[in-house]
Amino acid sequence: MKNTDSKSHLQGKSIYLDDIPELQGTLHGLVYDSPVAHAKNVNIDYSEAEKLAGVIKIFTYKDIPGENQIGAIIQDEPLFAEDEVHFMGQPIAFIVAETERIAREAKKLIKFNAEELPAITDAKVAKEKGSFIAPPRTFKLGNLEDGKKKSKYIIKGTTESGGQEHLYLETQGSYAIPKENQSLTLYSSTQGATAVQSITSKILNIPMNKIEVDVNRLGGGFGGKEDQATPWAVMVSLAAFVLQKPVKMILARHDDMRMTGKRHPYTAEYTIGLSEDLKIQFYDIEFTQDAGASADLSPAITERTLFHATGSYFIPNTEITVYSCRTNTIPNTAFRGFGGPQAFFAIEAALQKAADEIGVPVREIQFKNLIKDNDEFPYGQIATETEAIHSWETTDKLFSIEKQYKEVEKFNSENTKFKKGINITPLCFGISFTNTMMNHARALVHIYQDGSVGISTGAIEMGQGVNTKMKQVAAYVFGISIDKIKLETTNTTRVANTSPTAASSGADLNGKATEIACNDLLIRLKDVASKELDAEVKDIYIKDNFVWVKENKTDLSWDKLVQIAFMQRVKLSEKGHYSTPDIYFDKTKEKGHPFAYHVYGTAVTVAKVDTMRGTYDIESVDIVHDFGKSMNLFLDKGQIEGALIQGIGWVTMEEIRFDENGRLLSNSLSSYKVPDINSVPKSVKVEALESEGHKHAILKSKAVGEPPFIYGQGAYFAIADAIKAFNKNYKCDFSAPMTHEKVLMGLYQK
Ligand code: MTE
Ligand code: LUZ
Ligand code: MOS
Repeated sequence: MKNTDSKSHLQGKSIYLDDIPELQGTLHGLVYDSPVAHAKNVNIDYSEAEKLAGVIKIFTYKDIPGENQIGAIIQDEPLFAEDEVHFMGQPIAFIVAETERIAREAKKLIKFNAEELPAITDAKVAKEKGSFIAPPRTFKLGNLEDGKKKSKYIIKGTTESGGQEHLYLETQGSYAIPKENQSLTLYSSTQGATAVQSITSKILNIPMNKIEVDVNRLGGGFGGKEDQATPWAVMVSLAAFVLQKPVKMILARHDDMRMTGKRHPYTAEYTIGLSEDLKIQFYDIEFTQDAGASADLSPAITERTLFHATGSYFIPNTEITVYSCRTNTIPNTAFRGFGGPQAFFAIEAALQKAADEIGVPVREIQFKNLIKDNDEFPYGQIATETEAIHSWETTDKLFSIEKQYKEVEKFNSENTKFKKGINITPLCFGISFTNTMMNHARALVHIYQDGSVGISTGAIEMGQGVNTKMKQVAAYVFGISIDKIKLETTNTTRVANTSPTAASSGADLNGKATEIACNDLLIRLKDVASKELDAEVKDIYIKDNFVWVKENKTDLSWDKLVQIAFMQRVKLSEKGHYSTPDIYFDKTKEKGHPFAYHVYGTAVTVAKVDTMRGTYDIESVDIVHDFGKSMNLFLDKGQIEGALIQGIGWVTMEEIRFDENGRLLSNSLSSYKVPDINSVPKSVKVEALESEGHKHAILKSKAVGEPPFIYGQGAYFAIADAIKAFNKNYKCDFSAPMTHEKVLMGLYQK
């Protein structure tokens, strides 16, 4: 089944934030942001700008009725800078004018004065200076000394992975409309409607019930709108609240790139030990994360790095530490995988380096150490229902791993202008917010008296198809067709206290809540049907829009049944609440059972490098993925393909660069390269692993949003493998992205 939005998307009829018709008198906002990366005694002259015709008001921190604070985890981020600025692009003021053009003219008239301070743009420097977001955290399992004793091979190394721009097609934006009695309706392109509501309430100093946040859909979020949709929504709210006029702002692409956080760059230093039989005995790794100028979601992202540090493997003795460093760059934020990809890159780099030094194929080490049932993760959870070995073996069966290696070898023995490389990337990704308290959701289901159904949940549709999945859940429980069901906007007055749609858990959490509500309604309707048909409740079910008794279809349609229930004054609306069972985590011990379940898979990537130019193509990616019992293989395969390409982009061509003054150099699409149709692998094959699914997954259909991002990193290792086939002296530095320039240097490294 297709995404139920696909037709209106194709016709351009789907409504995004900027498509909402503007009310008469709507004003437009523009952010005035810091032109320097670090300064104190900030003193700004707005007088010329304020005089410009059409400028209504310029808001600064002085105009905030509540608290000038938007930090969600750590209270270290003002909405508007006061007398210090900590990164270039930091919001200082909000210009409200009759048109955006006037606001842009006004912006040019603002005069910035301040005492500039040196900027830290490198996390390693921040670490040396002790500039941290929070104290480091360490996960431990077993005992490193034991591991060292059992190791025949001990390998030390470093790795590095870069930032990544979200580049959602729809830039950030928001539209606020004042309502009676000091209340507001707020349209926001956010993954977290409640986050927007609660921070707005804090800034305006009004209770949350005065703020209605409504989200129809996003043109992509990818984590970039989990937390960082909030400031723009708060700014338009502030202006709308004070001026009592509708106020709107949509960030221009350039402004969005300059002012919003990206994936966290990481470096890592590790020591890994293996015994003679290539079993990993210990892994000691220290990550340095570049958090940017304030915490944002960095502490949570730190956590997911810790959880995924051992990748898809069992390592009996581990010590994993993450330092989250404060620099003078844009605060980095959630991005698909949320600190997980950086951890997976490091462990795969470590295994590759170990294999190179020991002189064995890396796949031998990988396969021998895959996690299996009853193994313990470094965070104390015992692995169950593992599919790592199963998915590897299925990949071999369906895609002939050894044959592919032989073909690459044969190609390389016959060619010098081009060389091929190959890599296997195993996946094991934990599903649940690592912060246990966030794992709950609600749904509101109305059955209207004509039999049509309206559903509201806390989930936000951002292209991943969660609305389609919610409809499927209701259609499945009720036994009615999809076209009877409508998904309403995500609205904080219908479904309150939502967790952001993130951590790949949107469909599970909101789907389970929907399922619960629908089941309650179904019980009532079956009761009505049993009386109407004079049959026992246990023999009644609904299928294809009709009531059935045992195997017999009756004349009683769903629509008729609903009408009868309504006449009998039966309650036709229900709210469902779901909170993931069995999960907990004790931060004092750094042990627990944080994940409802894990998602597994295996990808085989083949790359071809042009040995004269340093350019490359990804020839093929063959994936066996653990969807569980996919409720929508069409959507789920779309998620795999999208995540794969996004992952390939991250490790190959996407390169975030700041200069030494903290200025973002890769600030537009002419200097920041992203994968396009030409960078898509020539062949992408995705097969579903035969697996049971998991009882905590919605209809046993496992979460799919983030995990497949990991497959993309296979491109890095496949390209490195190809370089090695050309240049025996090549020593990979395991620093991503693998740009064409780097490939060329590698090909001719002495
Ligand atoms: N797919 C599309 N098309 N657009 C997006 O913004 N975000 C990803 C993933 N897939 C995203 C996407 C991220 S980061 C997450 S966490 C999940 O979708 C969120 O949705 P889910 O929980 O419903 O899977
Ligand atoms: N957000 C969050 C996330 O707050 N906690 C998480 O564990 C998480 N994981 C992935 C993406 N976003
Ligand atoms: Mo996704 S990074 O959890 O929004």
